[in-house]
Amino acid sequence: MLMGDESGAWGVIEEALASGSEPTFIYTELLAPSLRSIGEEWEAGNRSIAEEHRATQVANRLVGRIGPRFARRGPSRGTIVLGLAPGDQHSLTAAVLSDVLRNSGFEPINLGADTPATSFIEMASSADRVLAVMVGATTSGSDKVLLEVVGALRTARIDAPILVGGRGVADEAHAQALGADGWSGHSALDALGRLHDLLAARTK
Ligand code: B12
Repeated sequence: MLMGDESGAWGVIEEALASGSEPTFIYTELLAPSLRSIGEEWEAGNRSIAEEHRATQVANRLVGRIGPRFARRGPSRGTIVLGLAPGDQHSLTAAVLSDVLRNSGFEPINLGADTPATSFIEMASSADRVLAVMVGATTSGSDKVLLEVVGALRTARIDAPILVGGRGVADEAHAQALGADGWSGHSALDALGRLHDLLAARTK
């Protein structure tokens, strides 16, 4: 990815799929850790912003190529409205989460990067069987915008539970302090676990 070598990176993914890896594994064990390490290298001054951007573009293309493999037949377990808080450009995190949710039988409505509160509200109030609204933040210092979005969803009387997550939200206590009903964690698997908890609570 750092070399901008999409076909080389795709070859690694194809090999993993051919040897029986699930598509979700490709995201959780290959793509996300690679991106995280690129971010750490950039932070440590070992990689330039240009290299980070080039790698991100390859990652975007890889997600586009592997995405269709996450489709799943059968009835939906519920709609999940998700997006990044206003100003947050990390759309890849939402694309990855969306695919993982789809693979587990949920129906994601992915609003992507930089999502205004009004868009969360519009989707959450018009979609069928909304199980949760998930507002993501990737960078620290996102409290003000998260408070605004959660506050706007409350004012609009959205019934579905509101979860906040991503690396800009530290833990459950932080999520509660932002007015949310819960924290969706720092990974796609954390988020999936939270949604299963919500489903279980609903069927009790
Ligand atoms: C790619 C990237 C970018 C790309 C984003 C492109 C895109 N289209 O997505 C670009 C180059 C635009 C970018 C910009 C910036 N970035 Co950046 N970026 C990254 C990087 C390398 C990878 C992010 C990623 O895709 N990870 C892979 C995904 C799959 O994993 P994930 O992030 O853990 O996401 C999961 C969870 O968040 C979880 N989740 C749980 N609950 C929920 C709920 C919702 C709704 C969602 C969506 C997700 C979610 O699900 C996700 C999927 O598994 C990270 C490094 C890192 N450590 O992550 C830095 C990183 C996030 N960026 C950082 C920074 C500082 C910035 C910039 C401010 C400066 C810069 N580097 O240019 C700008 C900010 C722009 C903005 N206003 O948002 C910092 C944040 C530090 C901090 N704590 O605040 C990081 C951690 C890099 C670092 N080590 O310093 N970035």
